[in-house]
Amino acid sequence: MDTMGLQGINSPEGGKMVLIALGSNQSTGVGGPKETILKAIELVKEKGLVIRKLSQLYVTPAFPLGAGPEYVNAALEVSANLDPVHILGLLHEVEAELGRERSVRWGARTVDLDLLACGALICPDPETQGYWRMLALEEQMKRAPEQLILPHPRLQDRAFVLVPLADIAPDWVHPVLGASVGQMLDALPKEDKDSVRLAE
Ligand code: A4P
Ligand code: MG
Repeated sequence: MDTMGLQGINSPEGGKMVLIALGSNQSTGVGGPKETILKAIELVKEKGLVIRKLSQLYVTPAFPLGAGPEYVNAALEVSANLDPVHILGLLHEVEAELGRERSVRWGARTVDLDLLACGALICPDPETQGYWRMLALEEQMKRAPEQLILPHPRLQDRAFVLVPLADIAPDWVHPVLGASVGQMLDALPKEDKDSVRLAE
């Protein structure tokens, strides 16, 4: 059932244009972080999400600095005729299948799949999205939203999200901030962008 007002988010190929971030900094049964990301992408496909674009894989220092081993990060564009809440549920299934246990917030994780955006959809409303987007860092580390927030409240702050996203969707415009991925990336400190490097 389509309950969230999904007008205007169809990708040119049909279905909904959905952007997803992937990150891993732990080994799993399938291998290290890189193999884990590749397996996660396979599982995403098995869930019936149609993969339109895949970024390159990047190695990035853990945020906050010193919070653990380096990550491998990537971004995906998929299309699906599903409610975003349902899509997030499928991403959580993939995390669970790769052995993720939600214990320490921002702690080491086998794999983290975040729903970055569904076209120009704002969930649940601009005020709530803004509340989570502007939450002080200290609070962000203690609290997570119980409802789906779109666009993902941290995407504009993070080189490890925006660099991969720029591979696949440089012209996607943040519906609240009015800035493209390229513009959000330009606004980040040079050292953040320079710390993101291509995986071997
Ligand atoms: N939730 C609400 N909206 C969304 C959304 N758009 N996408 C809810 C995903 N989840 C959303 O998420 C916490 C809660 O937010 C869930 O109940 C979900 O329904 P989570 O995935 O359980 O917890 P988390 O991953 O610890 O938190 P979150 O907010 O996803 O963490 P972040 O912000 O993704 O940070 N450093 C590097 N270099 N690379 C990384 O990938 N990732 C993190 C995780 C920290 N440091 C990193 C990286
Ligand atoms: Mg997450």
